[in-house]
Amino acid sequence: MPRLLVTGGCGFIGANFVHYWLDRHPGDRVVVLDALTYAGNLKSLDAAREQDELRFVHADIRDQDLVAQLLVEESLDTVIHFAAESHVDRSIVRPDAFLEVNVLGTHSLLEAARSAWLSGQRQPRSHRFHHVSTDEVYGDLAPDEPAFSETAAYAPSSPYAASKAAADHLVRAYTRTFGLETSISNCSNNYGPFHYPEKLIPLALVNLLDGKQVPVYGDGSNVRDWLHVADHCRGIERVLERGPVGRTYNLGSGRERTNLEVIRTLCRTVDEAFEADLELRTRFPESWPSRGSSCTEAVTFVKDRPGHDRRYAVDARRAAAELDFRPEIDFDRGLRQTVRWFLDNEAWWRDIMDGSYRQWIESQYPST
Ligand code: NAD
Ligand code: TDX
Repeated sequence: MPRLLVTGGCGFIGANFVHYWLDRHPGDRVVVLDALTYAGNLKSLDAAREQDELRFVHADIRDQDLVAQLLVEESLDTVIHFAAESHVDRSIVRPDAFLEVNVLGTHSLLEAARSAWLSGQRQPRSHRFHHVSTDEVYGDLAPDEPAFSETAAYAPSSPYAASKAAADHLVRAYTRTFGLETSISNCSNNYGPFHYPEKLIPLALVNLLDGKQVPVYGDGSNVRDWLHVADHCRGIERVLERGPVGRTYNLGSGRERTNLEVIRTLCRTVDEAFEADLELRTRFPESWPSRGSSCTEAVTFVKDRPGHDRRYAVDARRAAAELDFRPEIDFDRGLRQTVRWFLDNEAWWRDIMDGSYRQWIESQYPST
């Protein structure tokens, strides 16, 4: 049975992965290491925190000695590395943190794994360092260009994408040079539960519920490939179980949508939820449907993101052929489920938006 270190397990995808793994692999040891930055939310793990298999460690991935010690003391043989600064807009305003965490942090983690697994007294029989990366490392595509395969040249556009590209290179270098057993997945845009309300879908959703405008950058024609986070978690599980050392896999839905299409589908989904459940009008009196408007009226075009990638599309045939991985959740269903989750878990996002989560976490883990 693998013993896992999940970095960034309090973030959006990491938390979904922890729930996914504990559900499907009862008895496996899962240690979550997270620095609880603005994007980390301990409450996202609430449903699992009572389980003996789960341990939470409040720490920074750059604390190399602590990580190396943790790997040895817990006999961990698998790292799934989610921890990162992940928001493109923030990387444009302040790139430094992206280099510090995504590049130097990943390097520090690789060094910790190398010292624990390749030169320590208690080396595991086999090990795996899996880096959770992004399709943004490939840059963007013109409308008629074929989707990116795993052999496409790296051409990142934003400081975020460049920092993830650098981390991918370091991971590969550690396999080639030191024999560290690594793998990488480059995934497209995720959506689903526990998504921090600064990214397009959750931001638009909470704005609709609060009767605010939904900002669409430029003319809304930029194209993304959206994968439900549960499919992403299953894809990573497949890489761990079936992917050979040193292999990279693209993960994506294979279905492209403009941002405007995404927002229109979201608006329709929210309108339908309010039609089906009249109590929502009482719970969200400021929402667009409660005030007699269609959610599409909330769409407002704003200044474009600098360097905004026009189109992402990933060719995920390698994952299909070698891992038998295919996404199972189509976008309309996944979006309905996501809207339902946000409606049913208002406290989770409301506490983030009004600052009370930050106050609570500060009382639990005071910053120095
Ligand atoms: P997120 O921003 O929601 O979560 C990041 C987590 O990492 C947070 O819990 C945060 O506290 C933690 N963290 C940040 N710096 C840390 C540090 N120095 N030490 C320890 N923990 C730290 O991110 P996400 O959207 O869940 O993305 C997870 C990973 O998946 C990232 O590596 C991202 O690049 C990648 N990815 C994301 C998407 C997407 O659509 N969100 C798509 C493809 C790949
Ligand atoms: O308010 C907005 N309005 C808008 O039009 C926001 C926040 C975004 N956008 C646009 C920009 C993008 O074209 O929507 C698209 C999606 O934006 P984000 O949700 O910020 O995601 P993106 O920039 O595509 O990056 C995401 O997917 C790849 C994740 O944040 C990354 O971590 C992941 O690697």
